[in-house]
Amino acid sequence: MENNKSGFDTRAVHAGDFKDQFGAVVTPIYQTSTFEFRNAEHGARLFAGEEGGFIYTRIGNPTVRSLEKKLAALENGEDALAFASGMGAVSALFATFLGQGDHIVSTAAVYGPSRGILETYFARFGVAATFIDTSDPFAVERAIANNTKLIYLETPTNPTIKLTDIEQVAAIAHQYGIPVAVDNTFASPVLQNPLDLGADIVLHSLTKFINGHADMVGGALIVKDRETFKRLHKTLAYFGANMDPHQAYLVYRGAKTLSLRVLKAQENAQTIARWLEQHPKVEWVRYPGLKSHPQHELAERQMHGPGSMMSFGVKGGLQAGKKLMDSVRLAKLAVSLGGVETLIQHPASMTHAGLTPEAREQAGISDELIRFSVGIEDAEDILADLEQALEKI
Ligand code: LCS
Repeated sequence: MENNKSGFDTRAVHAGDFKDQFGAVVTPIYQTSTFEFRNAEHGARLFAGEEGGFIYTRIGNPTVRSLEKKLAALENGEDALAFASGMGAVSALFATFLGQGDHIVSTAAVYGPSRGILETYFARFGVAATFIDTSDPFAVERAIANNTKLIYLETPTNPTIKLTDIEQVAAIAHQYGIPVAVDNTFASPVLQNPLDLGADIVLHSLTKFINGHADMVGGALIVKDRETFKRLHKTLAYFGANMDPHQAYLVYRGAKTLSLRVLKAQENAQTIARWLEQHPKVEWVRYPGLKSHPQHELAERQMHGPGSMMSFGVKGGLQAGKKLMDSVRLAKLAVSLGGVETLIQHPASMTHAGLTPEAREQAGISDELIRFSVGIEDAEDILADLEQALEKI
């Protein structure tokens, strides 16, 4: 039996499993919307929270619960909640912590829609947001106001690969009694554990590394304490961005091989980043594993490895970049990331097109920036593909 002292891979394989009546080795898909009560008293006790059990799949489901337990074990959390998408988790987080007259401080370069939802919907509900470069912890302190209710970090950022010192920001935030949530999607729990660094909540788009096979969309929040779990669970059950049991099964399966995939992709990424950096047609490369990354030292201290996400610019700017994206054959021109396949995309016209040009500039998303999500194919094949595409420029 695994326990919370077991190694990461043991937890990845076993945490969350439960014994069913047939001894199934793999958690079954409980494809049911509702659960029969033994009698009226039992139903009433479940609703009153006097007894554990399942009522209705929007509120909870055994397959989803298994996944939540596995995710909590991987992030060293107390418990976790799974959502229909990463954005479902982001929405539930903000809806739980923010109300009219409140304020949030967020990393400027967060995933486009995570910023967009604050600037459009939450602004309409009277929530103020300040977007800053959280890589400067003192900028976070300066942005804190009397009504600040949440600090939301993304590190490394999508797609600018900037880092925030989680430990330092959490220490500052806690002096003011403000909780800190961290979007850990880019690092995955293999490479970074924000709760161990003092954060209060971890967010994941499960769509990325944790599922890893580009065949589902999902999200999660992992927490340290029961009280926060209960508040978030209430939002989940009311708003209804719950995960489907079949979705949960896919992530549950994908998560078992998480570190194998993340470490192989990282090895490839190290090779590719070094190669790109010396290529005459490449203007710049942003990857935390390179000494040229301005926060290379923080990456070494805070992360267990630099991961497999990078961004770069080619000489000739956007036009040359478009030529490159149209010329790759192995790498797929597609959004999303963190899967077994290598993906390439252009944030300014794709994932971050919804932001204003000013917001993109503030976040450091220049027009020529190309995002590269390195997969687990053979490094030589990814390099050969980039080489032939760069030759076309
Ligand atoms: N957080 C980060 C850091 C993300 O990259 C994404 C999605 C989300 C949250 C939202 O998760 P979802 O609802 O999509 O599961 N990022 C995407 C991207 O860069 N390309 O396509 C989606």
